[in-house]
Amino acid sequence: MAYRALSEQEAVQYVKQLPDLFAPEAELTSREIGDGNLNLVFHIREEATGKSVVVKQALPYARVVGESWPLTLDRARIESEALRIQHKYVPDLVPKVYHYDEELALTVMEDVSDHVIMRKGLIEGNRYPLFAKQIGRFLAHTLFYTSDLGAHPYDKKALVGRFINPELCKITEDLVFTDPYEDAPTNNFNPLIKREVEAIWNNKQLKLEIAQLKYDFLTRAEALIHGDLHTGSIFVSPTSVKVIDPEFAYYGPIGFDIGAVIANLLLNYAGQHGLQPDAGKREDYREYLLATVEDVWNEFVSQFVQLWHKQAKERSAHTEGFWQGYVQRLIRDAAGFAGCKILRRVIGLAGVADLNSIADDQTRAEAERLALAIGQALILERNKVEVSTDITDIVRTVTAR
Ligand code: SR1
Ligand code: MG
Repeated sequence: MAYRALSEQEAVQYVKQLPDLFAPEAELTSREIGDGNLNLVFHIREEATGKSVVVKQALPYARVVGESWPLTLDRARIESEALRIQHKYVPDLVPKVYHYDEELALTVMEDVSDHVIMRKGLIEGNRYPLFAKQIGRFLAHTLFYTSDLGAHPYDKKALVGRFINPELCKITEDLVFTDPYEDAPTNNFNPLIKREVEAIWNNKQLKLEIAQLKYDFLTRAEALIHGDLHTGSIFVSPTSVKVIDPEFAYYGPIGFDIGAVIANLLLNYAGQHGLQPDAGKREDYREYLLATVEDVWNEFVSQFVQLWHKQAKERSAHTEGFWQGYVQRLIRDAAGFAGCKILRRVIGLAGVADLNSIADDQTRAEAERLALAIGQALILERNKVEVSTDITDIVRTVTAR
């Protein structure tokens, strides 16, 4: 079938003709529930049995902007292949792919909407005590097994080829590493923080550090990274985590995924200024977020190093002292990338509800200033970071200023 964007009813017809999902006579409801920046997402459910699936279809343009921003449909292939690979390593943490259609650029997958989007859960002030352990395992396993440490050299190079993702990488190159640091037309920030944003545009040391981080993003083909691991790409329940949306996947620096998780916890931390009016409860929730930042890194590193010792195929990886230096670089990369990802969400296109849902402009500006200060400090001080508490100490110091 030649490409066309499906309607809700066409999505029903489509899944009905697939084998092994629904009977031809099944009565199905269909709702388009996409609230992301790029795609159509249909939730299809059979009331009689409660069985449901999700159909995700790429549009030939970026939904957030419209048809004036054309975007490759190949991202649907990237996403479905990345989901399958991640599912192989952490089956409980990634939705199962039932079907991929290249022509229609769509993927039919397991419905995980019994979970909530983590960003929404955090905005509501909920806590997810098992999150750090599970996302730590997602990061450690998906990144280790696709890296030169855990993959056969031929397999790794073949994967690099399958995951050349130039158009989506270019979005990140522009929106995370370039536009927010100059007066670019894509920027979209609260006019009340113009002075702070201009100070960033004029900060030569900061821009040099960001140039170095961008160069790492451009060149360091370390592992198959998710590429957009913010809290809108993570579904949570009190006991379970599901990572979705890896359409930005490519071979890139491991610290970029870890930094994305940390950045989005800290964006919520900054947003608490307007989200939680009770000062006591705000401090308490912020402490929970900082403990989660520490736990995410600690879980990741303990599981990653364990895999390294037990499973690393690359013989040089077992050279004395090598893993310690590698891990030190990773936490510094993660801190730096987290900083860029915080700054882009405040200054650039595609902000986050943790800040944007603060109705009062003045209060939102105060939260945004805190986010900008945290982001800059993480970038500028990343080379002093050794352990996860160094990251949270930076956040505490900036908050106390
Ligand atoms: C035009 S796409 C804007 C943003 O949405 C995605 O989630 C990525 O973060 C991208 O940068
Ligand atoms: Mg997405």
